[in-house]
Amino acid sequence: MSNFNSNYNQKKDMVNTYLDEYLIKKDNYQKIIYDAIRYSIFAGGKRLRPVMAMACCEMLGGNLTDVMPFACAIEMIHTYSLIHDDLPSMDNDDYRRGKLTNHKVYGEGFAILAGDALLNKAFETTLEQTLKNNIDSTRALHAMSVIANSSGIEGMIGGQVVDLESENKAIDKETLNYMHIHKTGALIIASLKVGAIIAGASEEEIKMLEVYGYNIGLAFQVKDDILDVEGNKEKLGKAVKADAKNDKSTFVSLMGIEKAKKELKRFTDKSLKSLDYFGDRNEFLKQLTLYLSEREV
Ligand code: GRG
Repeated sequence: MSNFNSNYNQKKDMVNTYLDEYLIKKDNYQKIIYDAIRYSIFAGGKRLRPVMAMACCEMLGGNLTDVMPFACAIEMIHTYSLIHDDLPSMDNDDYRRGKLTNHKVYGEGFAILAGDALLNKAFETTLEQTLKNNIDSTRALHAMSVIANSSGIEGMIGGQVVDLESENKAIDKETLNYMHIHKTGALIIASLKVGAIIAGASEEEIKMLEVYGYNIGLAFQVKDDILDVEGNKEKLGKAVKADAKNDKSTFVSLMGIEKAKKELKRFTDKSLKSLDYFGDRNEFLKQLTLYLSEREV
């Protein structure tokens, strides 16, 4: 296994261990909701966002254990967004992370509550762990504020609003970019920033990570659109050609597959270039950038 793969897998294992601790089941009236949130959280997933937060924290000299509540909070919010996105009133999908979607197993009502519960748990976890572990409170508040904003109306939810409004109609490139920078990019940028904030990074370092995040967020989405057309259903663990079925505008529908591939390379190159600022500390993020452009999952 390459150094990069084993480093990534170590981080991923650490995320799973902490998520297991933060989302511990209680044997009370709430059993079904604990089961529902744990079902989707542990259904799989690359853990990309928490791994990014950990990598930035490490790169900038921070303490990994301090960043874990924030990294896991972002994964909780990401998973809530997937549960809600799969609902019949949104994308109406049956499979996610290789398993039946949450509402297919627990019903729509509990799937809505499971998403809501994960969003709440994200902030319960960051608050509780900051108090319990004496994490620097200014840094913690800053990180929580970034997480709240990036998942809110001017962030991820804002992207989903434009997505819903754009169904069954042609949209231009500017609207498509807006949608993805918010729906997909905001949480990715937040992951990078949160890692840096907890490490006590300078404003300039955080700014440079924002530039990287903007480009890697768009590269990630272009790749997602390409995989929806060319990907393998079994490997992806979800339906393919779902964008066309839902009559969604994507980078591929707007510019064709060949141009979309060029666009992926352009955003990947820009991401790599922005990492030069961090000198030889950037190795993991550079490898991650290349992995994301080549991924099949
Ligand atoms: C806020 C109601 C509400 C909905 C949220 C952001 C969003 C709307 C839904 C997310 C669904 C989606 C397909 C977003 C695009 C980003 C994306 C490609 C998500 C998949 O992320 P991966 O590939 O998934 O990191 P894993 O399973 O690996 O974690």
